[in-house]
Amino acid sequence: INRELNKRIRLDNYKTIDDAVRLLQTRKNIVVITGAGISTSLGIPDFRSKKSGFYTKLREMGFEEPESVFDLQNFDEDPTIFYRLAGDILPDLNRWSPTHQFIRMLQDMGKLLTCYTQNIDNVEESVGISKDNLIQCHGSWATATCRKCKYRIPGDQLFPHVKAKTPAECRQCLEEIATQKPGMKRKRSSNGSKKRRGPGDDDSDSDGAYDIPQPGIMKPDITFFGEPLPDDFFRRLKENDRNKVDLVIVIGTSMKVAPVSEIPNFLPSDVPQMYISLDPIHHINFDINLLGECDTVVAELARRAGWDLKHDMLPNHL
Ligand code: CNA
Repeated sequence: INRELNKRIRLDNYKTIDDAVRLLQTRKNIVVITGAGISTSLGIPDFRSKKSGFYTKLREMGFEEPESVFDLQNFDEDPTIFYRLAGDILPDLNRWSPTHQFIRMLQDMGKLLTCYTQNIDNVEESVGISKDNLIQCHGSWATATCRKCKYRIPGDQLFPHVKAKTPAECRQCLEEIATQKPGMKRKRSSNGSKKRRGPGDDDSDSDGAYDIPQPGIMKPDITFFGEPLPDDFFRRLKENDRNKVDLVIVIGTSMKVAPVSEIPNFLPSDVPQMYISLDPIHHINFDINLLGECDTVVAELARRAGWDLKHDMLPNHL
């Protein structure tokens, strides 16, 4: 993606909410880009909202760089930090917001080309967005993998450990260790404390002494800083969506994290783009900005379009 192309020229034909409604009614290949804001009404905090965001809480707890909690190297050095804090962003399975319902509605109408979600809560699966229409750009809690042996388990098996704030050790590593011969020597670091082993460490000391082997730690398959995005992200964007897209809707994201933040500029400049979020952003030019609670905005768009968006969190009059 070309990082130089950081501002697209706005299209003059589209400005108002009724223009947005007309676009929704007429376009057939819609790319939806979502972020944490579409799940805040479910009680999952976003990262960067000033009052309620997870990063504000982390700063109050003394983390000067809240991103460090999601840094792969830090996780390998001390996974307790992540496990102590991640309970706040655990998804509640089987619930979704009116905005998720709206995206599902686009899919049911055959209008959803791709939903690129940065969310890790996997709510898209609960609401029924098909895997064919979904790119989970930053992975999700749906599965978890051992950092040492790559053994994979369903992500919800981690939830009790996250709630208990204790790192989950890998079952497969533990079983393997249980079958190994006893009598191995414990390795100590220079200050005498027991050293936590990193992924890929082998178990022998330079002097040939052996450590008690340690199990790997399970990490949810969410993309940490320092990890690559899934291959299908780039493939889908370049080989499919770029040629087909006729409308872009960006919902509930501050668009601060690359490369997702670069998608709008990568798509053809004659394709209209709209932004639905609580806070305005200034580093990307959208044709239409609809600022407010996204559940309310999409409900109003649906009402004006004559679509029946039903959800128990929506007031009856909408
Ligand atoms: P962000 O940077 O925290 O931005 C969220 C945006 O949503 C902000 O601009 C808010 O103004 C806006 N917003 C919040 N609530 C609402 C609402 N009710 N209606 C409309 N807009 C709202 O989060 P991004 O998603 O932009 O950043 C990407 C990160 C966040 C990804 O790596 C995610 O993994 C990560 N994240 C995901 C979740 C989740 O899966 N639910 C939760 C927290 C963080």
